[in-house]
Amino acid sequence: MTDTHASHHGNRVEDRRLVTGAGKYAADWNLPGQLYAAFVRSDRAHAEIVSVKVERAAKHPGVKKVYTGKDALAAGYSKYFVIVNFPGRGGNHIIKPPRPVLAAGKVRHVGDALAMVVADSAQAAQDAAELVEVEYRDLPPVVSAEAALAPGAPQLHTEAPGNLAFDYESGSEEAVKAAFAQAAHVTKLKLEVTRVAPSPMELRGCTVRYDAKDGTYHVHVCIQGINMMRKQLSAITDVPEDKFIVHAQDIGGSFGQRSAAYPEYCMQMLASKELGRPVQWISTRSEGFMSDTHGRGNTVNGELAMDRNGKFLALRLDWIADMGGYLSATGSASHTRNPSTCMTGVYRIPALYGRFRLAFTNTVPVAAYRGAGRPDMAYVIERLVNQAAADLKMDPAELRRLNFIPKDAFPYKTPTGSTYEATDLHNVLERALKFADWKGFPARRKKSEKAGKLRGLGIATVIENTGAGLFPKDTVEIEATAGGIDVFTVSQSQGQGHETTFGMIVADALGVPLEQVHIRQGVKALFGNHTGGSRSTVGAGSASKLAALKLIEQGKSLAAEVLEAEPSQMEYSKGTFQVRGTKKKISLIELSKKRPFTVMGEGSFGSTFPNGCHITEVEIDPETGVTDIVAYHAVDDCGNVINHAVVEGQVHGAVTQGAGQIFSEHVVYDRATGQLLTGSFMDYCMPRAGLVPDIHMQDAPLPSSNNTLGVKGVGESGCTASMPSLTNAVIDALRPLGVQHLDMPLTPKKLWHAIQSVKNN
Ligand code: MCN
Repeated sequence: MTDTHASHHGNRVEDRRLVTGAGKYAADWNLPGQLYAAFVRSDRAHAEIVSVKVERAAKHPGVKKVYTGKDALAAGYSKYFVIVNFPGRGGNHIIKPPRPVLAAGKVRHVGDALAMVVADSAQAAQDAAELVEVEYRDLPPVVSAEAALAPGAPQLHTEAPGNLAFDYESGSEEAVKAAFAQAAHVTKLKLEVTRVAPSPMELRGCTVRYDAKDGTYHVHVCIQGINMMRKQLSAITDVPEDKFIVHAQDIGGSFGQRSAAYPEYCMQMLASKELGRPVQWISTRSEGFMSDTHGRGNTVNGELAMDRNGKFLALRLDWIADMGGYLSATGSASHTRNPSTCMTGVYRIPALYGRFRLAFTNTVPVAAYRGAGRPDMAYVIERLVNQAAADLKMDPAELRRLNFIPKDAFPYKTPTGSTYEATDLHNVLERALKFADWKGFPARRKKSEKAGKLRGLGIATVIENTGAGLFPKDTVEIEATAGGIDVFTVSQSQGQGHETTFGMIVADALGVPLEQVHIRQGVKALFGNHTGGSRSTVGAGSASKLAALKLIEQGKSLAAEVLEAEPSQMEYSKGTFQVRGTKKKISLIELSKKRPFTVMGEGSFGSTFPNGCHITEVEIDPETGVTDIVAYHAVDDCGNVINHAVVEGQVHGAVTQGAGQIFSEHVVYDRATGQLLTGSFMDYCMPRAGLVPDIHMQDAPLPSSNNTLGVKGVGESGCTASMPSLTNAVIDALRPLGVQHLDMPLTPKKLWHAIQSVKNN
């Protein structure tokens, strides 16, 4: 990108609106005459519903109606939308047991909604919800995937024997077996990638207005894109997609969590239609913990086979993932195809085999969370590689160099069927080693030792693919009118700064100031993909540029008419059309006033392969077990950079989420009762600003050839790289004491105990 918009490299155009309270979020859509919904949620993990008595609640002042699972069943709202539509092991298909949008017959996790009260105030709805009387017959719960798949475990769904939702495999079991038989050394680790609660600042919320005139549902809701929401609502309710008009402006964070059409929204549809008034529901934070989808939650047995020189021969993974009580739209892909597409990491590993088993448990459903399986995969590979380096007494950077996919092997087809585009792994690694002063580490470790601290050095070299998208192409419409240049997209910023970066893409292509371009998301239901899989810039961004180029071409014809010339005589530069060799000209702005016009840009763009190397250093106080991240160096290749400040912001945010998961965040369920023990920010420990120090970043752009802009996605890469790098640093600090492995979260208590137990041995 040229420097035409240098003034915007530091400031995002949306920030003034967002930080001055002028944003419009789900709870800001208030409609005349709206009613309010409150949900009655199960207070137990697994139980039969014997009866739901609503009489007292229904009589409460202000209450319009109380709905139960029977109403959901009667409406037929118990279907699923799941993006996994490919077969698994032996040709089996994913099992989608019915899920009435209010639980009927059985509840399967604490927080499972089983009744809805609609009243003329939020307070009345909440008060009445407390009057609904539910009689349960308790069933034994199971809250971990491993336990759920074990023989004799409590069964959640009759349709899914053994609680197995899906059994998927990738790669060649035979080839891996043969390679292991030849191996001089095998490194093994059993790793847990904890269940976490993505916690966007905005609470989830929705307001539905049914319009009886034309049978449309106006859904005002936090989303990642209009189309994904319409598709799912339609799949669950059988109402045709074109009857949904989804409204959204600002989204206060999502991280994968807000892409789903949640059960509450479908019940609001029913109520709004029946009661003839809009129905609003805004979650509380505690409700969010037990009803918004969680992320990750997998246990992986990993084995890496090597020859005597440390060359990798084969990788075998046994991956068990916790889906929760029901399938979400995206969770099953996050634990099958997503990780298997980057299973080889950045290494040439001739034989790969992964088996992925998805289990139902009595917990909140799991969905995509920033990285959607790729951070989990990178974590497994990069932990194994560092452990292998320790086993072989090799420098972890050297072991990586030895096994990288060589530059001349690109485009590289992996044994699990991906094709990696060109990547310069060696360049990224060497730059990062220098940037982080890798060689100077022993001296720094000595210094820390003198101060009584344990110092560790961590590294991760990672690659991931950006998402393929649900729709085969992305389209963007530009309207040039008296009001300016309006760019309509169906991707939806949730904090990624699209107004700035997409605005820059269009302004740059047109050669006009950024102020003249307005990005409008969540307004028009064009064909194309929602924001997810870090693919918005690759897809919608590229389509925006193509639309801008079309605007110039079409503008030339219109300008020729206005200026009474031939289109072939027209030239365009920096916002002005001019008849070649004359002084006759008209600006794009003037033309748009005289002859408002609209163009559409479209294209199909494949996956890109952002990659990077993050090197981290930690200091652990052995007296308290507290870890300080003392240095963080990141070199990332996200192709051509549109806006460096935005990219830095994305990496900072994602690194902090990765660090949060590694050091403190953890959703914990009580094994005996299935109760959610981390149901508020008092127990669920979000990272604070002090956790992550200055992140030193360098771009190492190798333009992608898969899209018009040469960009690669960046929205998730910080999670992918930070999780393994930080854990490797902590293990490196503890290895001299004899600690080889610890699972996240690496809390002070856990580290202190680990240090004490080796001391006492
Ligand atoms: N960008 C750039 N140059 C590049 C690549 C990207 O300037 N070479 C800019 C983009 O134009 C965009 C931002 O960086 O403004 C992120 O771009 P991209 O990688 O295309 O990712 P998406 O816009 O598709 O965002 C999705 C990604 C995902 S999947 C999750 S989850 C996530 C994330 O982004 N959730 C977020 N970042 C988040 N950031 C915030 N604040 N909130 C969330 O919920």
